[in-house]
Amino acid sequence: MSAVTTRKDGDVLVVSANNPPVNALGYAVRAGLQAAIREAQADASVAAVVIRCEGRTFFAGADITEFGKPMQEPGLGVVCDEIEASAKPVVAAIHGTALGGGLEVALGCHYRVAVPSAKLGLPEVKLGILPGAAGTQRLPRVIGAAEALPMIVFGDPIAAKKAHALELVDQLAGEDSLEADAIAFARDVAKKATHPKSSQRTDKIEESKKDPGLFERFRKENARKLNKLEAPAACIEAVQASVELPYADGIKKERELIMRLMASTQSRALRHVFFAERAAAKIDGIPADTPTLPIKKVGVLGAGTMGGGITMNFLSAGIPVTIVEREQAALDRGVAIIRKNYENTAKKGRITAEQVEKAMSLLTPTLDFNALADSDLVIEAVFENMDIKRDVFRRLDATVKQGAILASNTSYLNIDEMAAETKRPESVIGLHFFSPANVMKLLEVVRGAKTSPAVLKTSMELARKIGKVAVVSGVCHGFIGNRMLSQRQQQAQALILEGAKPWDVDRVLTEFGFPMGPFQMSDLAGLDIGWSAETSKSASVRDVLCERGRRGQKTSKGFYDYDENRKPSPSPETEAIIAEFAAKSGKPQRAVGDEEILERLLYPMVNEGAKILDEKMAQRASDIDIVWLNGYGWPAYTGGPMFWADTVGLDKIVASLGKYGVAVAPMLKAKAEKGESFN
Ligand code: 3H9
Repeated sequence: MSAVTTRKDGDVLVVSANNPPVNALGYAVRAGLQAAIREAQADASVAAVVIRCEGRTFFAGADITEFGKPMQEPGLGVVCDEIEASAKPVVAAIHGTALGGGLEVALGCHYRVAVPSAKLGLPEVKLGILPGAAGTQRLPRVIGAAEALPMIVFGDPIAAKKAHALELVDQLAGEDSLEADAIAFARDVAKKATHPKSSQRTDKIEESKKDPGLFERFRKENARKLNKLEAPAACIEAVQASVELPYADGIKKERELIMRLMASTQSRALRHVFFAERAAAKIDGIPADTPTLPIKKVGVLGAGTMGGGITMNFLSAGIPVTIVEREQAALDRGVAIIRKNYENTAKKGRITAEQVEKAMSLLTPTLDFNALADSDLVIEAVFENMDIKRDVFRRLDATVKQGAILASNTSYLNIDEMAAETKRPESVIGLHFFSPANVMKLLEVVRGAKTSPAVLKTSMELARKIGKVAVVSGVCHGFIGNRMLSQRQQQAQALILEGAKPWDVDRVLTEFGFPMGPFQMSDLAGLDIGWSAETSKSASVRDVLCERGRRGQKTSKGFYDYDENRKPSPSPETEAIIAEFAAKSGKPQRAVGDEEILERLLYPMVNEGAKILDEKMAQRASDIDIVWLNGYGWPAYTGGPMFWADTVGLDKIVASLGKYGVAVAPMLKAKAEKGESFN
C-alpha cells in the first residue's frame, strides 16, 4: 500500500497518509503529499483538500532515521510551501500528535481542525535541533512570539483545546467524526475568496513587536535551565528572527541554524537517546509471542521511604496496593508520608484533590503478611541484608498464590540467591527502583538465571504503564548503575586524599552537567546512612565526619558547612580531617587539575560499563546510557557514558586509564585497538 492515497468526497480531495507506526514524514510520505497537492491543482472538480492520517496519529514529525543521510527531494520545507501555495484551501485533520514536521505540515495548511484529545507541538529541541520546515517562522505568525517561544524552546506539546484558544486550531472536531467534520469544514471554507497563509500573516508579528524586550527577558529567566544546551539558544534566535526579519530572511536564518545544530555532537547525542530509550524496552532472547501476566493487584512489603515511593507508582496508575509492615507505628508513618506526598503534588496544582483521594482509596495498609496472598505481584522493600531477604522470599513462597511475580527491590544483592529460597525461581525478578521511587524514571529490571520470559516481559510492560524507563540487567553486584557508581565513588575518595578538594570534585561534575557531585550527594542523603556510632572506629573520612556530628545537610554540616538557607560553603574542618588521613597514607597531597578529576571520575565508569557489556549484564551499550541518564542525572546532551566515550575516543580513554593505574577492560582495549565504538 502506498504511503499516501487520495479519494474524492464530492468536491473535496481527501489525502490520507499511512506510514505506521507514527506517520513519520519519510521520503515516500513527502513525495505522496506533493503529488496529492499537485493532483488537486490539476483537477478542476476539486474545491478543497483535507490532509489526514490513518492509524494512531497525525504525522509525528520528520523521519528521524533519515537524519544524517542525504535528503531525498522533495524536502519537507518544499512540501509545506507547496501546500500553502495551493489555490484551493487545504485543511489539516489532526488526531493523536501533530509533532515537529507534522505540525509544520499543519501550519502549511490554510486551516487546522483537530479532535479535543489531540496534542500539537514542536519537540525538535529535544533532539538537539530546531523545527526546520519553517515552523520557527510560521508558528509565531499564527500565535504570536510570546506563545510560540516556550513551545519551540522547551518542546512540550499543547492540548488541542489550548491550541484552539490560541487560534492555532480553527475548529475542534468530534472525537469520532474528525474526517467527516474536516470535510464539511473544507467544503464550507471553499466558498471564501481567500485563505490565510501562515507565512504571510503579519497581525501577530505586529503585536509581538510591541514587546521588544521579550527575547532578552526570556533568555535571562531561563538562563540556568538552558545553560549548556545549544538548541534552545538557537530556537530563541530563530523565533526572534520571525519578529525582526522578513519571512524569507527568517527562513534563511532557520536553515542556517538547523544545519549547524544537525551536525552538532549534542544533537547526535540526543537522537541517540531517543532511539536508546525505545531500544531499552526490547528484550533480547525471548520469543515474540511470549504471553504477559495480568497485574491487577500489587503487594509491597515495607512501608519505609522505598516501599512508600514504590507503592505510589501503582496507586497513581490506578492499580490497588496492599502495603505490609511489621509495626503499626511504621505503617502509619509510611501511609501518612504517601498521603502527604500526594497532597503536596495537589497543592502545586499537578493533580486534583479527587485524584489524591482516588489514589489513597486504592491503598490497603496492614500488618498481616497473609494479606499478600492474592497479589499478582509482590515487591519487597525490606532492609538490604541477604539473610533478611532470604527469609522474606521463603515466606512469600509459602504465602503468595502460584503464578504471582515475586520481586525484590534490592540495589546490590544477588536475586538468584533469593530465588533459590523458593520453589518457583522462574517467578522471581529484581525490580530496582531509584529513590525517590515515585519520582525517578529509572527501573532496573534484574533478570535472574531462572526468571521466566513471561515474568520478564510482564515486568517491562508494567514499568511502562507506571511511567518508568526500564532497562534489563543481569545479576551482578550493584547491577548496571550502582556497579558503575562504585567506580566513581572509589575515585572520588582517592582524589580527595591525593589533594583534590571535595568542592572541586563536585564542581567538575556539575560543570560537566550532573545536577550534583558525589560529596553534595552524600551531604544531601546524610553521611550516617549505614553508619553507626557504636561501631564507628574513625577508619575513614566519613567515620570521622559523622563522629564529629558532621552528618550532612540535616546537621548543617557534612563535607560542606551550611548556612541557615542551606547554602553550602567549603569547610576548613573537613579539609583538616582529610589532610590527617592523607598524612597517615604517607603520600603528600598535591594540586589535582580539573582534567584529571574528570577523567578519573568518568573513565573508570566507562571501563566498568565495558565489563558489564562483555559479561552480558547489559543487553546493549545504549541500555547503560539509559540507566545513567534516568537514574543518576548524567546529562542527556552528552548521550550517556558509553555514547560519550565514543565521542571522546576509546583510545584516549584507554591511554588515560593506563596512566592512572586502572586495569583496562579487555573489551574496551580491543575496541580501541580496532578503532571501533560502543554505538
Ligand atoms: C522533525 O520533525 C524535524 C522537522 O522540523 C523537519 C526538519 C527538516 N521518526 O515513541 P514510540 C518510532 S524532528 C522515526 O514508542 P509512542 C520509534 O522509534 C521529529 N521513527 O510510540 C518507535 O520505533 P520502534 C519531531 C519514529 O506511542 C515507534 O516509532 N518529532 C519517530 O509511545 C513508536 O514510537 C518528534 O520528536 C520519528 N519521528 O509515542 C516526535 N517517532 O517501535 C518523536 C517515533 O522500532 N516521537 N518513531 O522502537 C514521539 O514523541 C513518540 O514516538 C510519539 C508516540 C509521541 C509520536
